[in-house]
Amino acid sequence: MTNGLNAEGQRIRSLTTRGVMVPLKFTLGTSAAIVRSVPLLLVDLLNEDGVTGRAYAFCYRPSGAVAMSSHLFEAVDLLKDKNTTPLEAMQTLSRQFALLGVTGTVRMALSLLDMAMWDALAQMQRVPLSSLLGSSPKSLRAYDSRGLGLMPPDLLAKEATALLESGLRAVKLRLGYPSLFEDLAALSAVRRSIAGGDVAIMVDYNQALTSTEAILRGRELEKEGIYWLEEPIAHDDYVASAAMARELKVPIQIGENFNGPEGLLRAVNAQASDYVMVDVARIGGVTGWLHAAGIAAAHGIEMSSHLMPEVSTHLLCATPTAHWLEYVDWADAIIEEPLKIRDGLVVTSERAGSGIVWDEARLKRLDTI
Ligand code: SMN
Ligand code: MG
Repeated sequence: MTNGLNAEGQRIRSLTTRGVMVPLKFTLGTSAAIVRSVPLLLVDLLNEDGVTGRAYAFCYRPSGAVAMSSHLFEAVDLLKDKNTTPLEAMQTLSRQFALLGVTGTVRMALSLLDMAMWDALAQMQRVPLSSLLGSSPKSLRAYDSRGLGLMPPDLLAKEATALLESGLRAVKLRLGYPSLFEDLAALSAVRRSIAGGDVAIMVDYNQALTSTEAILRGRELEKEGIYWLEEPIAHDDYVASAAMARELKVPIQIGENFNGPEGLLRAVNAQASDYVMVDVARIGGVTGWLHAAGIAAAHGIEMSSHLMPEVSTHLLCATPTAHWLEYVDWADAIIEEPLKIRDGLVVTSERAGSGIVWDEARLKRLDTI
């Protein structure tokens, strides 16, 4: 089948992976680590129709890229010569990797493969990915997540002003200083520097607190009118998270660590948070995202994205309870057409596929993993 309308799926011919370190314009000090450059793994998946599906993922650590690449080559070998759809591939590979554990870098590798397969499918249909998913490319509300890491209040104030030049009307502040006093000082520095505008401030603790401390700090922070309180405690302690969500008025946000749609379902069943935010590379790619979006919609829970905004824009377009896009510009250094911001909204690409095409000249200048 070579006419671009292959109803049976696709046969994978070859895989190329590249790990690169992309320097950040804004250093990101979270309560967990200081991030100055980000390890990204780039995937090119060529199929028998001659179409290359592309995807990338943030790997957290350089060794994440190495591990994911290794899983990916094995996964593609397992699929070789089979005509397969993303759903079939995910089901087959989940069985093959079950005993190793479909979590962490394995889950991320399978998610990347799925994203690349969907990108190829949309290119073959000559439509944007969001259109293939039953929606269309839209402009989305988004918050700027590029900076506002842990740093002195005067620097935070300067950075908040610089971020607003992008035109977005919301920012995310990282907290988790040794004391509540310092957390409040950081928040008020950001608040002062953006005074006058109706700018939402999301707050992210990256799991820094115990549940007692989270309730103590949450009670003070909610008086300051923050938009959401993200991952204040260990990401998978859904019982404690549910107690906190009941105790605090401010909406609790979790989800970047959900391991597949099952992880989201467990959190939703435990009423662990008010909102969910899904990482396409941990939830199971496009396929896993669609399942997660169905669960969130059935429960009427607002769903946001985590990083990788290029593909997440398309997915939010097809999410019934779509909430906020997390905007970062990390991939601007490696793709031909970076996401655009227009009238305070992020514009979903109208190119066929997810819109990711590598800028080979700029890629060559980056450090490799
Ligand atoms: C985050 C996680 C990992 C790296 C950078 C930022 C953060 C987020 O939790 O939500 O953006
Ligand atoms: Mg977070």
